[in-house]
Amino acid sequence: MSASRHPALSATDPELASFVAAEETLQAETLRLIPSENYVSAAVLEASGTVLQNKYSEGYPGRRYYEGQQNIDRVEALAVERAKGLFGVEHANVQPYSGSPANLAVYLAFAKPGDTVMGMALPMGGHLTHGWGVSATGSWFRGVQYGVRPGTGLIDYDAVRDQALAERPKIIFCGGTALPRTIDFAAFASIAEEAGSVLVADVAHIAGLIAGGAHPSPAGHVDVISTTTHKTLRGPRGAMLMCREEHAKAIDKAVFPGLQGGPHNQTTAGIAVALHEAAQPAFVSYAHAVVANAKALAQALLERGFDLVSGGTDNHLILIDLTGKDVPGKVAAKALDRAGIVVNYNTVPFDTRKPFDPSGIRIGTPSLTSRGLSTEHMPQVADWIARAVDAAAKADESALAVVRAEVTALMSAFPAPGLPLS
Ligand code: DSN
Repeated sequence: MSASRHPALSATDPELASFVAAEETLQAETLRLIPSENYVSAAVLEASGTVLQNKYSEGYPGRRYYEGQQNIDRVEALAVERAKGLFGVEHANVQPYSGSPANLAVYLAFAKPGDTVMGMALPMGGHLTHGWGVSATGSWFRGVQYGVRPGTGLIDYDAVRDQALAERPKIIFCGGTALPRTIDFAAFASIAEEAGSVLVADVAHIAGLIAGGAHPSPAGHVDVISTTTHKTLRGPRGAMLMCREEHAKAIDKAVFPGLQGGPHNQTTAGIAVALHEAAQPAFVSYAHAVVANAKALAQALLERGFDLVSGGTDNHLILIDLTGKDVPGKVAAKALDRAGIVVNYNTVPFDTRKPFDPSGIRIGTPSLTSRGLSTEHMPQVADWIARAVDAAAKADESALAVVRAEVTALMSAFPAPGLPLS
C-alpha cells in the first residue's frame, strides 16, 4: 500500500498498513471465485470509512436515545428509502450487523424458544441460521430440515409441502448458500400459507441478481426478506430485513432493542451508496452478466468432465462435485489457492465426507464480473480450474505455478473496483 493511499494509517501503524497492502495485492492479482464475495466500489469504500463511525444512534430515525442525530437520521432514512424502492417492499430495516444477526431477529420477532422452524439442511445448501443443529437457531428452536432430490439436486417442493404440513413450523426459511438454481418463491408461499408458517426468503446470495432483474423477486410472496449487503449486491458487510408494513414493528423491535445496540452508521452509509449504485441501469447489465458468466463457466466445466450439482446453474453459483476426480474438495481448494484461484471447499448434497473435508468446491462469478471478465473468458477460467485440479491430483506444484502466472497476467488487465491501480 502506498503511503499516499492511506497516509495516516501508514504513518501511525506501518505493520497493520503492510497487511492491508498485502491484501490489496492479493485481491488484485488473484481470480476470486468465492460466490459470496465481491469488490465494493471506491464510493462504497469511502462511505464505509467516514466519521459516521463516531456516532451512537440507538433507535430509529426520529426516535433515538442519543442527541446529535441530524445527519445520521438522514443517512439511515436515505438507505431505508433506497432499499424500499429497489426491492419494492413496504418496510426496510438496514441496521442488522450481518446475515446471522438479521436471521436471529426474525426468530425473535416470530417464534419462542422450542418452537419448530424449518429450513434447508446446511449440507444440502442451506445456512447455519436456518435451524441447523450447531447454530443457536438449532439449539434454541426445534429445527427440521428439507433438502434436494438425489440425482437431480433440485428442491422437491412436494416433499417440502408434506413436511411443512406434518410439522407446522412457526417459520419456514427458503434460500441458502449453495443453491445453483432459481428459488420458486410462489411455491414456498403457497406451502407456508397452507402450513400457517411465517415465510422468510434469505436472499443474501442473490440480492444483487434480484435488484438487477436477473432472478425473480420474493417481494409480494414472502413475509420477510433477509439479506446481507456484501455479496452480489456489492455493498459493505451488513444486512437488511424487509417486510410488509404489518410486520414492521415486530422486525424493528427485534433488531433494536431485541438483539443489537447502536447501528454501525458508517456501514449504513455504505449500504445507501450500494443501493444507489444497484438502482442504475449499469447494475442491471452487471446482474445479467454475472448469470451469463456463470452459465458459460458451468458449460465449460461440463465440457472438461466436471460433475456439477443439479447439472449447471441458473444464478451466480456453481457447486462442483469432485467425487469422481480422486481429489477431495479441500485438497482441490488449497491447490487452486496456490494457483491464484480463490474458492471454498463445500459439502455437496448427500456428501459421504465430513464438512471440514468435503467432496465439493463452490465457485461463483460476482467478483470476476465486477472486474469486467465476460463469457469469452470463461473457457479459460474452466481450463485453469481443470489444470489446477489435475495438478492437485498429481501433486504437481510447478503446474500450479504456471497457472498462477497466467492468472496474474490476465487479472492485471482487469483492474478491480476499489483497489489501487498497480
Ligand atoms: N458465509 C456465507 C457464504 O459464504 O455463503 C454465508 O453466510
